[in-house]
Amino acid sequence: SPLHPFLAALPKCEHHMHIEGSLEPSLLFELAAKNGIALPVDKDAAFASVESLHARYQTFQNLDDFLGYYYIAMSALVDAADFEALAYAYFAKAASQNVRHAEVFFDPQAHTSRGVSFSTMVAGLKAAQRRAQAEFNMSTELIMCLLKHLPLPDAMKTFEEAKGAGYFADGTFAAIGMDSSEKPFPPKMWEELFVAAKEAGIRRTTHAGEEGPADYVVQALDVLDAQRIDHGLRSVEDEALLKRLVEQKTLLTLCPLSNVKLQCIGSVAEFPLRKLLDAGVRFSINSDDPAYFGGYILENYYALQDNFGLTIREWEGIAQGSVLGSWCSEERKQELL
Ligand code: ES4
Ligand code: ZN
Repeated sequence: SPLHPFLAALPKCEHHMHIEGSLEPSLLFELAAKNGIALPVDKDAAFASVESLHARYQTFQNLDDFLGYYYIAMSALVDAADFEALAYAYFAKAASQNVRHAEVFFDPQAHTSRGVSFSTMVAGLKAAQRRAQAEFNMSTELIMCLLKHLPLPDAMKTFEEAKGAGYFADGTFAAIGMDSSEKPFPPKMWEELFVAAKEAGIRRTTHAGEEGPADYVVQALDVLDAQRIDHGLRSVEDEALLKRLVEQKTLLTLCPLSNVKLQCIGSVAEFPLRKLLDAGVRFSINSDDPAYFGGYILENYYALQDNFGLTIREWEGIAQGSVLGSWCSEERKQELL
C-alpha cells in the first residue's frame, strides 16, 4: 500500500503488549544457556533449536496452545538484567516503528512462582524504562496482570504484595489487568480483586472477548468496572454493547495478527475493523505477543491497511483515539496529540 511510509512515520501508542511475549527464540536460548535453564526438549522437540521453535510458532491451535509455549519460554528469565534485556529489546524495536508511548503488561505470578522476586522484575523493567525515556524519548508504563488460570486468593495475594510495596502509589505500576486462559474463567470471578483496586484508586483493565463471548465484555464492565478492554473482539456480536462502549469511550486494545494466529478469526480480512470504525468505538492497534505472532505494532497496522485500505483521515482518527485512551499524564497527552 502507498500508505506504508505514512503508517511507519505515524506517531503510535501501544497498550496491549505482554513483555514476556516479546521474548524472541534467539534471546530465549541465550538466557537459558546463561542461567542453566533446561528447556523441555524431551517432551517437545520444538525446543531443540531457535529454528525449530520459530517454526513451531508459525501456527497455534488456540490461546491455550500458545500459552503453553509462553509460560515455558519465560522460565529463562531469572535476574534483573534478563528483564532489562527483554524490555529494552522491545522498547528499541517499538521506537524504530515510531511508538512514542508504550504500556506494557507483565505477569508477576509466572515469575514469583519460580522464585523470582517482585524487586528483581521491577529493577530490570525500570532500568529498561529509564533507557527508553533517555534514548528514545518514549514514555512507558507497566500494567501488572493477574493470571486467570490461578485461584482468586493467589491474585489477591499478589495484588496486596504490590500495593504493600508501594508500586501503585509511587507510579511504578499504572494499572492492573488480567490475562491468560479465558473461557473457563469468566470476568465475574475477579470481582473482589477489582473492587479492591477501585477502592485504592487503581486503574483497571482486563482481557475479555478474545475467545470468550461478548457477555464476558459485559461482565468486565458491569461487575469489574473495567475502564478498558483488552481485545474485546467479540463485542461486535452485541449491538447494545457496542453502543455502550461508544458512549463510555471505552478503549478496546485490538490485536489483529494475534487473533489470526490464535485462530479467533480465519484471516485478517475477517477482522471486524469496519464494524468497529463505523460504530465509532475507540480502539488502538497492538502486537500482543510479537515474538510469537509474526509482527510488532507496525506489521499489525500494515496488515489492516492491506486488507481494508483505510484513508489517512481514518488512521489519524485511530491515532488520536489511542492517545486519548492512554494512561499517561494530561501533559504527556498534549505532547502526543
Ligand atoms: C495472552 Cl494473546 C493472550 N491472551 C490472553 N493472555 C495472554 N497472555 C499473554 N498473551
Ligand atoms: Zn494479550
